[in-house]
Amino acid sequence: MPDESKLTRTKQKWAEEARFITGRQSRPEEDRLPPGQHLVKNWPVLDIGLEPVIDLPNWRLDIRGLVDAPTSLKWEGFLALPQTEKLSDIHCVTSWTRYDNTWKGLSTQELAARVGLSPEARFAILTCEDGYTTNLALSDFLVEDAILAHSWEGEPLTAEHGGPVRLVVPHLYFWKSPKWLRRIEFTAEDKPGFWEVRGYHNRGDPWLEERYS
Ligand SMILES: Nc1nc2c(c(=O)[nH]1)N[C@H]1C(S)=C(S)[C@@H](COP(=O)(O)O)O[C@H]1N2
Ligand SMILES: [Mo]
Repeated sequence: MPDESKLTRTKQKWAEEARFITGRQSRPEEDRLPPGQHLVKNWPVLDIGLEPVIDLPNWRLDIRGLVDAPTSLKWEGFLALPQTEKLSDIHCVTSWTRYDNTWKGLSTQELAARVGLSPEARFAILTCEDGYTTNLALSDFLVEDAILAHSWEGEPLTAEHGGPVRLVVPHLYFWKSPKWLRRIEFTAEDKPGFWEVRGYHNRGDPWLEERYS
């Protein structure tokens, strides 16, 4: 792991570049539901149907590719990193939206600062324990709200929802939020994932209805 001064330098560089500033306006409350979506109170389970069994002693998260410090995190090491809480809405491409989900875990910005991203890194390629993959532009992976979550509503994330750890990227459709996360690779080239090669949009912004390619 890089030392604190590395983290400080990285964060200072972000400030100079105004990194992560989108220029987007926050939305008024009445404009909270994206086009074509309907609200649900429950939390549906959706996946390719290969729910893995992962026990915590064997859990690993590999950080690879264009980083200064390739890392394989174990459970205790992951929990020892600074923990944050995020409140966000879920928008699934199958048209349900669920408001106000509280997530706890490691923010992607914190992770990136810890491993030290190379300037050539442009994409985050995510691989899961069930073989599922998805791809994100670095600018989407590193939004303020994105979190490697281990808890939802104050309870450990259940296996069916991707526990021990899933990524949550709330400003994109939920297929961009991989469950049972196993590996993050930072790359210069994009690599479309499971749904992205099966007719789904490469980015998946619900406000632009980027559902299909
Ligand atoms: N590992 C993995 N992650 C995944 C999927 C999957 O099949 N495997 N499905 C995606 C899709 S299409 C959706 S809509 C959400 C559903 O998450 P949920 O079951 O917690 O609602 O997970 C996403 N992440
Ligand atoms: Mo989905």
